[in-house]
Amino acid sequence: MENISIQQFKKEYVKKFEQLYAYRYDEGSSREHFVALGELVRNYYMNNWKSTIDEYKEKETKQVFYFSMEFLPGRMLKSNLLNLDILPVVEEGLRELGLDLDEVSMGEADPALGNGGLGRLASCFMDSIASTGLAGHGNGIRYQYGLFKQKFIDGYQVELPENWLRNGNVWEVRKENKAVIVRFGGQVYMDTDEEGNLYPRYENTKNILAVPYDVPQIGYHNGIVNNLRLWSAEIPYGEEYLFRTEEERDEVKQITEVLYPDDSNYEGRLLRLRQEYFFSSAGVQSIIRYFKTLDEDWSLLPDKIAIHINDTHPALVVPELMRILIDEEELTWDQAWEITKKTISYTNHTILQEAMERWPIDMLEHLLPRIYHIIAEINRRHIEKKIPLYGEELTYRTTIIEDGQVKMANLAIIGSHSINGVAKLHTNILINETLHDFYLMYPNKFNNKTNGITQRRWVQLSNPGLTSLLDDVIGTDWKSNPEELILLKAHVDNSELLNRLEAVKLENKKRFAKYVKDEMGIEIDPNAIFDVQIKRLHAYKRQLLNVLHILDRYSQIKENPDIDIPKRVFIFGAKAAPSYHYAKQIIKLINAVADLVNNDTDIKDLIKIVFVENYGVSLAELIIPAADISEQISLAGKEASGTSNMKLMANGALTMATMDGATIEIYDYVGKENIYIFGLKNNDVKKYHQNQSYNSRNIYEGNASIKRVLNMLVDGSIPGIYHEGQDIFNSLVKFNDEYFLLKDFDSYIQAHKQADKDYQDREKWNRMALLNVANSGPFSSDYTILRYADEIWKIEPQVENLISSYTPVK
Ligand code: 6GP
Repeated sequence: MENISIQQFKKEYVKKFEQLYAYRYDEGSSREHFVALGELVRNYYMNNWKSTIDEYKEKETKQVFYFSMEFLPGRMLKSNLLNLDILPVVEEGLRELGLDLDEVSMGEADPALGNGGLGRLASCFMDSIASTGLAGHGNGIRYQYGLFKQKFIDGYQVELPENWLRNGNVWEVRKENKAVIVRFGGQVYMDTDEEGNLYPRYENTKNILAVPYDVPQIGYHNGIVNNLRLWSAEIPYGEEYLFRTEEERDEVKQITEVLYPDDSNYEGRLLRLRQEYFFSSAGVQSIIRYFKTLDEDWSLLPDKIAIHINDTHPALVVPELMRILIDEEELTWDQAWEITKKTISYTNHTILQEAMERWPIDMLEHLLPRIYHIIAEINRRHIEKKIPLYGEELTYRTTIIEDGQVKMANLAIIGSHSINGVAKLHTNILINETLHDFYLMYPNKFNNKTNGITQRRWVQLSNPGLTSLLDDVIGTDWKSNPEELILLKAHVDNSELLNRLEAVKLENKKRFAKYVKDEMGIEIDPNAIFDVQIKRLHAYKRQLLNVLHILDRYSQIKENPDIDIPKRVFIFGAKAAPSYHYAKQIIKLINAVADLVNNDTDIKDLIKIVFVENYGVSLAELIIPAADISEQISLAGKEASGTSNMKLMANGALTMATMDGATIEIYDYVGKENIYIFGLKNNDVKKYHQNQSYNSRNIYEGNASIKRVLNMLVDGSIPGIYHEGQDIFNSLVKFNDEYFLLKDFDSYIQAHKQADKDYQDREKWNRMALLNVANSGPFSSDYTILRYADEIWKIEPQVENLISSYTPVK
């Protein structure tokens, strides 16, 4: 956009405010100021939004559509201002008007339209696609209620509805004229038309109107505005009479009412299947409608369009695209199949078996009869074609339909041209273990794309102190080319700079400490080590191992009150799926231990525990810049990638980790001196499984510290956890400790002792922190996205030289 002066901005702002509310701007609440500012900012990008979309169409630029059941964009105000290059003007203008941008920004709801890593990745990707000048858009669901709001009552997690749309959403544009019909249920019969062609005749279907709400995805300083299209379910116009009962009307509303609160966990409800088909079908239909305006030959569809599916939740795009090409556009099966495979690509985000989607045949057949026919036919042809090549045994291990169920991962692999994992280790596990049978059939489909994060949100916006330090020391080019962060390495012995880095961290810690004091009434010392574990609560992520460390430390201090260790604040942020009983027990345990330790005067503040309520994107922005230690302690082989590991590293936290997910690549970049690695490796875990030789009870019996800590769970030392303590104890001792916590305990404690020691040597610590920042550039999602674009989607940046050179994480 053209430059806007502070004066002009102030004038426009006041006018906008008073037009909206009909009273003086200085009487407004932060919520109203946010709305007024949002409305004004719209004016600044609307033209670019239109011209971006027009230009793609005019030039017939190939476009990618990123289908995801989840997006976690976070508050968009500051990010939009940053990318539009008007952040300083707006900040100063508001200040002169007596307003504070941070406060105004708090007036925006944080849309929690996702659970965790998968959803946040989708939003980092949206930002990177626009910012690297790529023609790409998101396709998802406009949930009326986002992920539940978490409250702790008596230490237990309670879930409250998250009505994020209560005050509307200034960024979205409802586009009724772009609505499509999505068909559910009924019966389908194959009839023959006058020319003898087969066509499906539907009876008694329920037709739902899918209305898109478009949200702008603004590129960084490049004039590009892409689209995030979120679909909402409604009763079709004029068809209200077909939805006569309350129940029938509710059924429509429900489709886009709530986000399923499961992370890496398969939820097999009929409603979930409806949601999946709803946004997959609506998205594909709108893409096809666009493609038809280009007036091109169908065989060119894959040259103009790429469809990417974020895990298998949108895998029904495969049969849906087939359906449209065959039933509506009258292509032959073989033509349609070639086009479908060439158009679609798929990312796998987890190897946890419980996350593998499978739908009962009955359910699919009932809800989507024609789609089920098509899946069955894809499966039949797959078997017919592969048996002669690979034999029966291997072929039958790869079928889409098995034991009365439809396996969505198999459908996604067979119906696409690319499947990727999200970190090197994860992709290797897919290739060699989880999806090995498919790898034998389609070796060329498999590839790795290590995840990334956008430094725009995770450094520039959330850590202004670090940002200005970086600008002063290495110049500003790192902002469009994060690899330049490596230039910082040359300054590793500059003690003045190291002190400044420490001062920035201290400021961020004070900012977080203030939040903790104000919101939770807990006093924490900003000079303590801030030890952070923020992620969904899941047994494999092993928050419990963190707790065992705390209990061990607690016991040591009780035993030896004069112990010389630095103060620690253990910070947790984690939601548990509402139906995940064990995860909720661990939440209760953490809160109970916090109560015990925080109020024990013997501990003299050597340990404080802060479990923030309702962790999400906005809290992450506050916590990450304040972190000294980043806990990435999943059992090796279980965490596909992790992305908080990258954000924390980029903000100068040191990683305490097992060799898992993308943390291995972090290790490769920073080097072993600048990271704390402990615990079993993936191969060690595999061996234990193969030999069935793990025996946690033996460890418990033979290790005095472990015994002492575990006994605390059951001997009343921690008040209020009678049942939880017993169940957790049993999981570790009686049920053989599925995630090998006891095996990794000693090396974890050792690594923490080393960290205590290093932290006391301030210069050493700061140097390590600096090297972490310096090596975080390759984990920019800009590079990740350019690799998707180049190797999978075959699309090129439209804006030249935005990022001139890059060395992606391989
Ligand atoms: C997550 C993975 O657990 C995490 O390791 C990864 O960083 C993230 O995806 C982004 O790739 N998976 C999910 O959240 C999930 O629901 C189906 O997978």
